[in-house]
Amino acid sequence: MSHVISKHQKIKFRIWLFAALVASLVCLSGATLKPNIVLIYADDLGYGDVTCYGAQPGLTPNIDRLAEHGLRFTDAHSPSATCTPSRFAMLTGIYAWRERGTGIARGDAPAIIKPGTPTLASELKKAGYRNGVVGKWHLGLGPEGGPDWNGKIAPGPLEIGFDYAFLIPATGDRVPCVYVENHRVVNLDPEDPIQVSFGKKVGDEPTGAERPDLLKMKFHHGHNRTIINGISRIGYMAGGESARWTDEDMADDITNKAVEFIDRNHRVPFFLFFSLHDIHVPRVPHPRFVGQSGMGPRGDAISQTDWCVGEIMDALDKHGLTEDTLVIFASDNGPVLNDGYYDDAVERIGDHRPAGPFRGGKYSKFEAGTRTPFITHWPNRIEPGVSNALVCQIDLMASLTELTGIQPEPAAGPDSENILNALLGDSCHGRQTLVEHAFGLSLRDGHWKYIEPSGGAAKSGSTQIELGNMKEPQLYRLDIDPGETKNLAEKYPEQLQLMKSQLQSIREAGKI
Ligand code: NG6
Ligand code: CA
Repeated sequence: MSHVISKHQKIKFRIWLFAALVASLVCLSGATLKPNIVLIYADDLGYGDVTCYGAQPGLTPNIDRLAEHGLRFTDAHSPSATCTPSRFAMLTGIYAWRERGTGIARGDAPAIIKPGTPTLASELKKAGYRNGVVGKWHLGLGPEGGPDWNGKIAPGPLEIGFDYAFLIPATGDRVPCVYVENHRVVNLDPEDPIQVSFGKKVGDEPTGAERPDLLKMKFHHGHNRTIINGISRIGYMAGGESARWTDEDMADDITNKAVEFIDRNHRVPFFLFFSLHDIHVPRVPHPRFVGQSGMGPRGDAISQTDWCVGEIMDALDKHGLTEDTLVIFASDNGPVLNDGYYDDAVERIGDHRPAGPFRGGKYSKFEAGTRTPFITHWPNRIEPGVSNALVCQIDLMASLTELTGIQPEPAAGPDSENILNALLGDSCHGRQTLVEHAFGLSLRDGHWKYIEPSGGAAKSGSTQIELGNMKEPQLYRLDIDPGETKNLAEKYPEQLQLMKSQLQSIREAGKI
């Protein structure tokens, strides 16, 4: 065979070279693409709560479609095992345990992310994004001392990079039970001002503790103050009658606002943080979902969650945006059954395993505290598949600034790692280490997990969740023991020592 390159081969080589050049240019420009970004953030949805992660067939067809055409992660984490710290960390790229005042927020907490703090939204704004947040906020509003519900409610999301906000101010189970749009309570009658208190009772409306006979859903623990819409809440509220939400309509209300945001902004790159109320308590889905799951209100709230996802995808389709939108589906912490109301979540669970193969749940140091569903979907860029990369929502800041070509503020997101390649499926490696946070710290290093010693109950008396507390250090190998059943601390003292000191240095790194 001759090794002399023929003229024909030379031409072929040149064509190949040209094609490679074009491809690399396309790739390079791909590095600074500005897709629309929609982050759909479920509340308290566990790893095993959706069909594509092991739940019963047919429960979540829309979420499953995202997984089928996108990338489904098996080792993705919320930054914390409860809501406020998870959201704080996701939006700021700072581990919440570094900052005081980032625990589960009261309904009248002041703004926890101070104006001037770089956030995912403020960074994306530099790349020309229009940013909207619709749904549950739970990151506080207003100045120190709390918001003026009857006046201008600021600072809030609009002061940290969002252009539009339609909010459930805290949670569905906390007063005030009203929506806030931008700086104002929606539909508030000035003649009937709102009063809110988490101390002494305000107003003369009955509480759940006083009049349990008036309740359509009884409280189990906590949640026994002012009755709104037949459900007693955490905290007292008076006034604001015309502004009060109806729990059954909440998914429709916020989904409509999210769709309207897409409709208004479909010509510019936009970032929509669509923060669902489901499946947090009180679980009161719209009547059209009642009975759909066969698991009672908790399962029906999962059906409702899935409907919300479908509506968002339809809105993107309507504008021809689906192919070029990065949709991220995630949850703010792991699952809980009884979180304060008698809603049959425990009684009707059947074979359903909300935490999948993992131990614990919401509030827990065990994996189910933070290991949650996570799907990235972007048909024009992401190859469908499954990724086992270790990823965390805290990394969205560094990764999405990289994607959109933003030069981040020097102080932006110190704990956020750029794992864009993993999120897009170009790499199967995400983080090497991750601090998991649940009323104490644990460290992941690859498949190893170290849980710091801690006092406290092994199990929560009210939620019955195993909290992962132990006075002795715990060490697990998650690849062979995903359920954290065999404590290897004594067997591998060197690994234990290594991870202890790794965690210590991560902790100290934040002190600068
Ligand atoms: C707890 C509530 C729980 C839930 C949680 C916040 C009681 C007894 N328990 O304090 O029901 O509201 O806070 O959940 O009040 S989270 O998902 O927003 O973090
Ligand atoms: Ca939550």
